[in-house]
Amino acid sequence: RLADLHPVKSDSLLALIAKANADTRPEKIDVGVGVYKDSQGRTPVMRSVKAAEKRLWETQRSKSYLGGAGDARMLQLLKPILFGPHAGDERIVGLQTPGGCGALTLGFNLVAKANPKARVLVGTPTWPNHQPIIAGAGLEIVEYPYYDRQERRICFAQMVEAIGAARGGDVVLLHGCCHNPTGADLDEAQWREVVRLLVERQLLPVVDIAYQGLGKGLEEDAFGLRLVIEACDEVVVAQSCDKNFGVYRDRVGALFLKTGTANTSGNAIKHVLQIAREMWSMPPDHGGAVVRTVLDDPELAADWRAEVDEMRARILAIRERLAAAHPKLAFITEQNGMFSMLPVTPQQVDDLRERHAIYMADSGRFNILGMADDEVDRFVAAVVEVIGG
Ligand code: PLP
Ligand code: TYF
Repeated sequence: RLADLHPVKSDSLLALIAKANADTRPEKIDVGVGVYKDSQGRTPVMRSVKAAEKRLWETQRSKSYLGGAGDARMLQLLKPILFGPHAGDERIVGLQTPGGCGALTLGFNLVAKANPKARVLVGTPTWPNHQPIIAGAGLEIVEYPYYDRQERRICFAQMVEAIGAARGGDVVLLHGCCHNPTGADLDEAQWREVVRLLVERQLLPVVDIAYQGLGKGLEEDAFGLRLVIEACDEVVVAQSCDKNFGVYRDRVGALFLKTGTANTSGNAIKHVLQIAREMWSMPPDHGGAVVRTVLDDPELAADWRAEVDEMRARILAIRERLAAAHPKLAFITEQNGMFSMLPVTPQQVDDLRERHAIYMADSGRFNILGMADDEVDRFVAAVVEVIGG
């Protein structure tokens, strides 16, 4: 019976949103979930997005069905941003998805269809939705340590060892940039080594890229992805526009595949469309239409790029302030993107919550953009107090 279903462990990050929302203390700082806040603590609709929405409202004549692949022009416009010089490669094909989550779900279900015995190598810690999505597709997960919290560095030797021990056809999940939750990205030499191993051992990379532009820049953040695309015969890319266009609730993303030939890629995408038909049939249109409208207009696209640069500048400024505040926080400037993990215990996270009304994940992960300008000093002081002067 439905009543006999076992209890579910909720997504820890989504549970944290609810907890923070329920706290009525006016001084509350919510650095839990990964959503951009501006200098005044607001999550505004981006200028370019607002302008595109106005234009859409004025020009859209129909909301009739668009089809399973979504907005083809949006996909075409995303390709150069993601793949740079490889954008014209006909072996790379894509479809629009409900967010990066939709892309990951389709990607792993496709892998399971092609090779149900594939194991998926996942570095830990990772975004807490990765394992459920992979397990939901019926694939086995092999975890390896990605990040050493004590030393505050990537466990690269262990990563190489894990990939070196994988079987041909196994899958390696890689964060394209701005690693969630640690902020610790592979450097260029490490990407080269990983890609060399992927090719040598005939492994399938799944690159999850949800924060392009929020690390070092739109181009720079695609470095690893482009290396993978260039070297590997088969690649799965799960992309999200939700952060870099600030359209979180509109759920905009894309899945791209590369296989050996344009023909085999076309066939693989037909399987993906079939899987999507069983789930949501067609992606929602609005967010994708907005992204397309922004990118299709040189002025709006330039303004969007400027807005992404503004978000990134804010991340860098707050990283600098934290790093300068305490020697134990100096490492924060070496990381990328929205997140860092503080060297705090779960008890200290509790303490921050109870005494300072500061909400972060139990792991010590916090959203660097979660605070307004006038909250940064208090955040820094509370963290320094809790980790010990
Ligand atoms: N991948 C990572 C690493 C993320 O942090 C997120 C966050 O939301 C996603 C994928 C999914 O993004 P979306 O909100 O577009 O589903
Ligand atoms: O990690 C984060 O905070 C964002 C938001 O199931 C998010 O990626 C968190 C959990 C989830 C979907 C999105």
